[in-house]
Amino acid sequence: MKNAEVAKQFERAADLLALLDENGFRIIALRKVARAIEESPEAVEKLAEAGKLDGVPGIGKSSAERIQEYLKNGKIAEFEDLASQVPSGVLEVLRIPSVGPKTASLLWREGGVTGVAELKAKIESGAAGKFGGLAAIKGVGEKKLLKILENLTHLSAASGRIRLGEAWTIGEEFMSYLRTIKGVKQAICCGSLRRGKETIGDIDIAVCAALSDGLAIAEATAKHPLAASVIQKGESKTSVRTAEGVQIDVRVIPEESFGAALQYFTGSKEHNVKIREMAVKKGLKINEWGVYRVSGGKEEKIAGETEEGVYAAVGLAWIPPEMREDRGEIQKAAELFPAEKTQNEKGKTPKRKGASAGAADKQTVDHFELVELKDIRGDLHMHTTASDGGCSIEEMAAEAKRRGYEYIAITDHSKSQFQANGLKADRLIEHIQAIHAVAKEAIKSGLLILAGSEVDILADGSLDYEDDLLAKLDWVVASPHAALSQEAEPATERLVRATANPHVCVMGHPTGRIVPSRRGLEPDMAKVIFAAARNGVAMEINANYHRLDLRDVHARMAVEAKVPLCIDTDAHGLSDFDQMRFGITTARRGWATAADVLNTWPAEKLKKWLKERKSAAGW
Ligand code: DGT
Ligand code: CA
Ligand code: CA
Ligand code: ZN
Repeated sequence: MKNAEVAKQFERAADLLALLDENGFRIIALRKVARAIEESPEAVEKLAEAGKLDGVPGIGKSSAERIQEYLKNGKIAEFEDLASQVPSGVLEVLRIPSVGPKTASLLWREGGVTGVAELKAKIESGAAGKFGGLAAIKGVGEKKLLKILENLTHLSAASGRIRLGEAWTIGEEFMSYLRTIKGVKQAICCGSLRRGKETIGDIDIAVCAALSDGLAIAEATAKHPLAASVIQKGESKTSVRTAEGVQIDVRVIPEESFGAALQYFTGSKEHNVKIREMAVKKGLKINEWGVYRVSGGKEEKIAGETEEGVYAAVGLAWIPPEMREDRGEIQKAAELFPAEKTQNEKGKTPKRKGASAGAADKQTVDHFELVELKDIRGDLHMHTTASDGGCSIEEMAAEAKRRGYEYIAITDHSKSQFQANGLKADRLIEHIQAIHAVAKEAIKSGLLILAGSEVDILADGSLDYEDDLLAKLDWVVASPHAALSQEAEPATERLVRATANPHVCVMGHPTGRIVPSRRGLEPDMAKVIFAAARNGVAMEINANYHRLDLRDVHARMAVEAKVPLCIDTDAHGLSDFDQMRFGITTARRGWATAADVLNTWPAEKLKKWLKERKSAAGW
């Protein structure tokens, strides 16, 4: 399906128009089309063939014609014409975090900057050279230039890495493909993907099979449609690269070593180094083939078939992959390990949990009991056509019901988000009534729908609606959207102040970052979380893999401060409900158990929490 490719054409056209100072409406319309195409569960080719393109919400007749043109010619004449008016390097400048169309346009038209390398050189020439003349441009200035330089460095550190959600799709595809090949007993993604990191360098897949099947597996891997080029091909390791440049390493490991290989290739490297040191202290040797007892020049294999066995051999409980970052998990696993033995001696069987995102061995005893996708009972941040979502209240509710959810909150944008069609007071009041009308029906089939809002936290920490209006809502998510390059100190004050509003239930995507390109706010998160704790406000993990905000380490701070986490998808369409899993991996990286996550609670407990908050705030 060519949806992503076509969507990119429209995104690029919107960028070009912005650089050419065209009017805002056309730009918004083009971005809306891009989004609609990207989110459509149906392939654009199919929709085009059936003549159904302009039936997709957000796509009008002229956009439909342009899509047809692209599918036929591989380009859109009008967009190519726009492109011919802007040097291609200027679009790359626009990719730099903190550089919006306005700045890129100024740098280009007044500073003559037509590429990233040129921009970097000019800024690096420093204040003495007035930054190659750029500092004098009105609306640019020295401070902004230095911020750009910092972001350029940040960008190159992330370059070559892809987002978790993108790697996940590729990984899932390869795992299920490899599992169909003769002789393959198991195929599991390891590395940073299994650990659920927010960006992924390359994809490491461990395949459990006899080495005698290795060559056939290598052939099959190289033949996969996603394998645009083959880097190396052999019976124990094959590496391929996708057209977008993502490397996939496939390793074949015999059954007796599969656990050791999973452990080794899952990493992290820092975690593995610590494990190896522990092994050495016990007179053991550990590698990707197994754990060995070394004595008198002889080696005896004592573990390797399962990961749990590998950890047990060094005296540790099995550690969930998301925790393997050398952040104290090894000590915790050592504490948990003897507890299991004691329990067993008392005749109690430790609780067995189902496999987590990537756990290979269904028999694995998970003493950490981190939150899992199946613990989730609802989603408390989503948008409808009332603001910038693609579906109605009813459609979102039906999807929630289909997924077995017990509750949702409809949270459209507030008035300052005019470009997202945010609701003014009168429209919000009508919208609340509309939500309550749907809710009245939905509750009959067991779905609780809360009438909410995602209200903007303005730059000074005040909220985008008056208190008496907020009081009419069942659920308030407060999020920063604008002024995201604010300095740390005002950003901290801003977020702290927002938690003090008694109507706020949860703080949404607290930094506003976009992975990996936009840093967003960098507040003193300890202070923000402390304020949330004091004011009984939950903190969101925005599960969309472009955001993952709170990030892992901040989620862990919230868990430690006993601030409930709320894992939300911020869905703008039905397929966005799938993003929940990325919020789960982030929560697990923050060591969260189900009890730490508010939307694993039964509806009754959630309602009780809301009620207690209200009475504590005295309204
Ligand atoms: P990435 O691909 O940059 O997102 O990160 P990883 O963690 O997937 O790293 P990668 O692909 O270089 O290697 C996969 C795993 O293999 C890594 O997490 C741990 C293991 N590994 C790689 N190199 C070493 C090493 O030199 N020593 C040890 N102990 N393990 C290694
Ligand atoms: Ca990797
Ligand atoms: Ca690798
Ligand atoms: Zn939202």
